[in-house]
Amino acid sequence: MSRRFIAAAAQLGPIARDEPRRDVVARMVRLVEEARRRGVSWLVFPELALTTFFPRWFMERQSEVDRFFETRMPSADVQPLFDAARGAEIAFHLGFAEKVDDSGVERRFNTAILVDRAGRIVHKYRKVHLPGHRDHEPQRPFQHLEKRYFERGDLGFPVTTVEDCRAGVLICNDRRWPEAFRMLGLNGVEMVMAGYNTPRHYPLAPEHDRLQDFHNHLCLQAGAYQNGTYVVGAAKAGVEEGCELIGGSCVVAPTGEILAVAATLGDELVCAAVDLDRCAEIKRNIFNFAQHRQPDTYGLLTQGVGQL
Ligand code: CDV
Repeated sequence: MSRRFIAAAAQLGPIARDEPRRDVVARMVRLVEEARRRGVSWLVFPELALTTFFPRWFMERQSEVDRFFETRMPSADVQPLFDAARGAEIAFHLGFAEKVDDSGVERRFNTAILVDRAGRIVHKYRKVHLPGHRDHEPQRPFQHLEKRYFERGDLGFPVTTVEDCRAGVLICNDRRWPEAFRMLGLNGVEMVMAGYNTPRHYPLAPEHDRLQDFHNHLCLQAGAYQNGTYVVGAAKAGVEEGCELIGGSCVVAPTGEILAVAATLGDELVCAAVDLDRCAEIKRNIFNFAQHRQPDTYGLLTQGVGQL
């Protein structure tokens, strides 16, 4: 793959609570087929792309929660996605709930992987910034129990050379944190993939509901510009089990400009031409780290969480 190619967000519309994996995967395969027709080389599916956004429900029984987790990747249900992408020579990003057995201890993460055009898993990231709460809060119209169902990611913020691209991943809430973007930027990232499930309604500050689309693009565009990287943001969108999720999937250039944006809240491919050499326009100029960063003055960044 050259450094010029077409990248796309593969936005997904709502997924029902009882929608079988194989039906979701069939929808994803249709997007892969469309991507092939449109000459796409990189495809980015959303956070927790294989199921409904299950942290919106409080579930007492772990067995009920575990139905939404993958213990093997690819599983038999997901294999058709790997096969379709390999057949189309498309590399892809996939978010899913990951359950692992760590020397007899069960661990659960909100995870995303990159799969290269040969169908190999070449990169894994586990979400660091888990939003929401741990306990049932029945006064909310819906729960956000990521802190209950997942543990914090333990892989840092890796950047991997995939094909000819320095690639990195952030997952949903991570994209709002400049430190997370910067960790990738410091590792020379050229394309950041960020899947998300963002409810329009934020129960703690409902006055911000009208700003959800703006804040999404604000973070993706700032992260791109300040680190001289392309960003592909991929939403799970639309009204899912009564909860409205924003769309706005997009491809952002290293200048911070949005190159393409979703027009719907359903399954949709959002494609844009990428030229990775354009990252240097920013990395060699306004954000030339070697010339202009002053890390010895940034100590506070790693000394605790900061003041309210
Ligand atoms: N899935 C997420 O991480 N959602 C958060 C919401 C809860 C604020 C987000 O940052 O979009």
